[in-house]
Amino acid sequence: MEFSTEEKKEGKLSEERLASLVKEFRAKGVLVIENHFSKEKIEELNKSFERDYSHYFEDTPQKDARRFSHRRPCITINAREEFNAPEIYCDPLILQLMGRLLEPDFVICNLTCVLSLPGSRQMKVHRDGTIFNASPIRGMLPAFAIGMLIPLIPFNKTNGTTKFWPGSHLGNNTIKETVQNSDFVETDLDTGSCILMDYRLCHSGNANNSDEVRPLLYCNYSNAWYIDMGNFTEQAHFYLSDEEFMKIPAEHRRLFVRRNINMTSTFELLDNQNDFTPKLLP
Ligand SMILES: O=C(O)CCC(=O)C(=O)O
Ligand SMILES: [Fe+2]
Repeated sequence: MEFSTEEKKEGKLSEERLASLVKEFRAKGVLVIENHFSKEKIEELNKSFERDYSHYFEDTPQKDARRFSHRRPCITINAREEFNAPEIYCDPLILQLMGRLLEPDFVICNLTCVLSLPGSRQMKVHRDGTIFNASPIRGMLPAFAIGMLIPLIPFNKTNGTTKFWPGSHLGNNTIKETVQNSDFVETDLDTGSCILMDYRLCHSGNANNSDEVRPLLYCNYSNAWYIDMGNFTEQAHFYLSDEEFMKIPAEHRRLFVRRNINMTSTFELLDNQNDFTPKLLP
């Protein structure tokens, strides 16, 4: 879908439009929003990423960048300079949607960039997080966390699209069962577009068969009570210095209260970090 020029200009959705998007998101667990962010800003982010994070572009183990999968480091973003980008993280239309899909005191729970290095294989199909795994009501609950996935370069069949199964966030289907289902989506995505994804949605990054790194900026919003522990045993949720924090418009600062939470040293003291990794819905 696309927001209209008027909606973008106004920075506000009508009650009717909001209700219809909320309904769609709740049913599918995903919304692809095309042509939304400024292409120039995304290009600027990509350049700044290449400038500041290129030491992660080699496939060597990095203490602070978890390998989610083959040749795919997940890098914590330090929201400084170009990456201190309220025009992206605090986009009025996205925030309006989040305010309706999540609880009113939702926050940014983590801010990362997932890199697929050239030659990375298809990622395992997974859910980014689940709650109440032992309860049959788990698949009936509203979203508790929603990822905003922003490609920093155009994603296509060669460098890998993001593959997802609409509706797979609900019910009690296992990942194994979902993968058998041919009802998936894997469309090319241009810069300026983003995917909003319920944390429980089954998805995967396709293989990167190009010779370029493929960076995906991940801004996750969640209810205030949710902390993603499992994905952050080796790195902080995001960094934001006091100085950079004060550059964010006052009305949005509350979104960034989770800045600089780093549990790494505690996890290092544990004999087995995996003991703390919540068991995700299979
Ligand atoms: O690279 C992608 O398209 C998806 C990445 C992803 O799902 C993840 O890092 O959790
Ligand atoms: Fe994921």
